Amino acid sequence: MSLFSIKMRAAEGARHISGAERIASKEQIGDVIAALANRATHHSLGEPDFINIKLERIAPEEVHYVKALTITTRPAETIEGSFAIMTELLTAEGLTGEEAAGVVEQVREVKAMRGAMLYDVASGKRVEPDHERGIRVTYMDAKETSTASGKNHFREALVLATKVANGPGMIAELCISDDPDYVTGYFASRTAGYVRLTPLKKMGDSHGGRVFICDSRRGSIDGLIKYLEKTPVIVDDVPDRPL
Ligand code: WAQ
Ligand code: MG
Repeated sequence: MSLFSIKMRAAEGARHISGAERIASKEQIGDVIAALANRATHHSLGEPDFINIKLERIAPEEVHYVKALTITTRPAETIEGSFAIMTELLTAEGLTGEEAAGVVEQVREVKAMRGAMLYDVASGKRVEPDHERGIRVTYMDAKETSTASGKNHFREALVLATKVANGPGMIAELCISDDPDYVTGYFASRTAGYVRLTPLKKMGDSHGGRVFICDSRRGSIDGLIKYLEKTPVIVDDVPDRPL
């Protein structure tokens, strides 16, 4: 059965408005395109004057199938409390207290990026080729692709986090949404699963970002980046809501 990657990107001039991607069967293409076009034209950031919907056929034998990470939520009283949990989860993955505090500070201070920072614990440095753009993860979807036009933050984040966690040499991911109304973020790793952290910021704050933490002794950086950017991954058992 042929599968297609479908990517939507909408902008007004140079300003990014909306973006999303799906992996769909031939039969689903029409519904998915309609949903993505609808999403592009009904965004709170405004009406786009440019919408690009791109389709690419994917070779079925290249697709990796993985099960969604287990989901937990660890609410805290305060933002600082959430970051303390994030730091503790990083030390449980083997980072020193100082290293953990350092990467948490990076995700808290990052300026708007299209992609994620990639931090290598072996060198203690950021290793993405373009520090302004970061690494952009693409070619992924839930097994049951969505034809809903609204954005489901939780579902899309769980799919991305599951793909990322399964990367060669990956240790963990930290995420804060850049959506001003979305104060829940997460820590994710293969061992801890998808751990929702809330609140990570104040309502109305449009700061957000991601850091991927890897170990180049466990897998080459080039191989990891290629996997994140190019390997199609379909994630099974993705619920609509965190329960
Ligand atoms: N690849 C790499 N980095 C990305 C990607 C991508 N495909 N998409 C976004 N980013 C980076 C970019 O720097 C954004 O500014 C930042 O992550 C946040 O992206 O369970 O909505 O799409 O309820 O705003 C978490 C859901 C939602 C928590 C996260 O992120 C829950 C979210 P956003
Ligand atoms: Mg966003």
